[in-house]
Amino acid sequence: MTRDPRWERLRRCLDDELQAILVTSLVNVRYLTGFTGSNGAVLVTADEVVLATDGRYATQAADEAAGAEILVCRAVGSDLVARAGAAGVERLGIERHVVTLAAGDRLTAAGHDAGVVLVDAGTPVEDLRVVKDDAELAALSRACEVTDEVFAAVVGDLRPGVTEREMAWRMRAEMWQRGAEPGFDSIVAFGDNSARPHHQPTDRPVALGDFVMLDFGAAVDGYHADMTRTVVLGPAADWQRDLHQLVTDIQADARRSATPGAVPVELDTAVRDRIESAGYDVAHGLGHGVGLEIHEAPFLVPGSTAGPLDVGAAVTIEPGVYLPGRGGVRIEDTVVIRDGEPTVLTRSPRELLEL
Ligand SMILES: [Mn+2]
Repeated sequence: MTRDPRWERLRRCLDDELQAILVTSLVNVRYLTGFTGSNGAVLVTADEVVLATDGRYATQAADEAAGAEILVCRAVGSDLVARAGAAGVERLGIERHVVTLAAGDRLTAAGHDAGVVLVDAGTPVEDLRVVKDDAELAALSRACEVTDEVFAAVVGDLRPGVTEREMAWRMRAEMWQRGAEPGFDSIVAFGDNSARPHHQPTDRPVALGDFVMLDFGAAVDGYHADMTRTVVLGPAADWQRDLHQLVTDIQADARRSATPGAVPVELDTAVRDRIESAGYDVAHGLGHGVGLEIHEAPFLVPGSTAGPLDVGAAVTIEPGVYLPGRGGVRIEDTVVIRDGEPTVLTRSPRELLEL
């Protein structure tokens, strides 16, 4: 198991300047070893992979992280720095973007004691995570299936008087009942609240004529679905129908243009231009990668430096238009980049449902 493909791919970034990597992001620890506990770090050298955790997780780590050497200790980062020094590593990469100043001080002190210089490794594990393997795509697909099932289960129960919080609770229960869990706090926004892109559910009851925006996703084996649908309770007004159609058209085109080689920042710009030329403001970026985190690389946002999309990357496409005081529409799908058009994993109806 020491030749796990993920470890081998990570080792390709090792050289004289970066002889080993200390992984302290728990999500990255999970990606590399399968370990899901709340305290752990991984040392990857040219010929060993050591997972450090504390006594609470010794048994779990041995079960989950087959193939890695398990080191049970108190200070997982510092002890792995010492371990690297003992293995002859002189320059050890760290994940500077996830290390707090306090943890950095401790790692630096440990490096000083062990004769190890810490260097910024960048984000090599996040970079590896962009393209999903078959097992990851299976988990992501299942998460999206559950999300579709939950949408179908709850949308029919929407009646005047139901509150945003009740709806959010119902969605949570439906995910648990299907063996999944909520990947993030569901956004449930009724009426004018739907003009707030990241609204948090309140006790506001839904009324006839309200937009209902549901942005949620199940997580399965750690992989996150992300979907948004906007519907209307009762017959839609003309402005609601027009706004919904505009976003539907923009989203459909953006989805089709998410092909191998497409540049994330350019996809975002194209959608931004469409929204602005229709006379509206743009409130947020077009989308983001999804996987072990709900928001991960690549980011389809202004200023994104992400390279062209690769086959196997999983991203969201989620344009939205918001009219403060009235309401907003967002339509979001989780898609997987394929040759030609992407595979759309979230399949709930996108046309305007008038419930
Ligand atoms: Mn999203």
